[in-house]
Amino acid sequence: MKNITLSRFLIEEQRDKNLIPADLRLLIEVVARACKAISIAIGKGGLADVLGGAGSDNVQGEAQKKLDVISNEILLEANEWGGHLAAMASEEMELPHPIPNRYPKGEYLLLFDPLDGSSNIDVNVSIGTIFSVLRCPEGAEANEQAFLQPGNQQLCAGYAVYGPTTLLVLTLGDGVNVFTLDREMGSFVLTQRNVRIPEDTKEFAINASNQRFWEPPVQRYIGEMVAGKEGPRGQDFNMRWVASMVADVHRILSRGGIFLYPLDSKTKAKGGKLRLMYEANPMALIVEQAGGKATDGHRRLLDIQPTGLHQRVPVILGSKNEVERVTAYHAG
Ligand code: P6P
Repeated sequence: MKNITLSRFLIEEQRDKNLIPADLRLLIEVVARACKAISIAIGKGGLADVLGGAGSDNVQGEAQKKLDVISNEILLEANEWGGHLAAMASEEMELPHPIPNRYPKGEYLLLFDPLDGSSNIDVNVSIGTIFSVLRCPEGAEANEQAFLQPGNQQLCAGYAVYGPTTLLVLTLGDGVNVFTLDREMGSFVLTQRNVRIPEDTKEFAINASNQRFWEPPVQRYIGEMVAGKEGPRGQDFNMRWVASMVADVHRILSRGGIFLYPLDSKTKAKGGKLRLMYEANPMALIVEQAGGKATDGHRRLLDIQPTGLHQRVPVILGSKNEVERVTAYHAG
């Protein structure tokens, strides 16, 4: 594959498929540049004062890490002057972030989890940034209501995973492409085109410590996999759980698998663990665009009409045939 940078890819996609108006291309390039800056900040680790707690809580009431706050600031500052956004929303902020009046406003709404998997920061395990792009409804004020659109309205979704390499994974509704950060050039280079998730898998991802809280369909589904060859599935399965959704989803995108953060008696009151708008929806679009499926156990995640910016949902996504199986168990 020739050295196709993210910029060249976006320009050629626009020329060939007319998918990426200039302001959307600017948005994607600005977010990619912010992810580079986040990657550099993370890479400093103990060499700089970026590890440990920030001494504050986020809107979810979770203790913030310094890098949560730094990553959020990087994304806000990178995006507020460009004239491409009507507003931004983040896991780290209760309300949408308006574009300061000194800057022009645009038609897009940007949502992000600036640093997903924060519990892994201080132990040097992969973490990531997740983002989603919606269009601000014509003539609407860019308030929380403007963001409450189902995931099937996303124009673009992506994530950066900060691992042994820094990757940017992007979909514009026309397949999924992977870019690797070339640290010498300082640019993202296309390394995987039109990624496809295998429809079957032998690998599942779930936090097994919650087993006693799971509902019967999940008990049955995971129980059958753990039973292996001697069980009803007639084959052995493997388990992986990174506790960074970005890392688990990227593994699934790379070699198949099923990721479950299901509703359980522990999270039922909150509606689930993961957030719909800036975790489940962008990941669901990416997974579907790669040939996978994504439900909450009953419904397609992308069809859920949001009721709140920080709404939580159960998430089951990955290899098509396995998601269909566990969703069928919920129906049964
Ligand atoms: P648990 C990280 O905090 C996160 O939001 C996702 O990235 C990850 O999949 C999940 O929570 C991990 O949750 O309960 O295993 O710590």
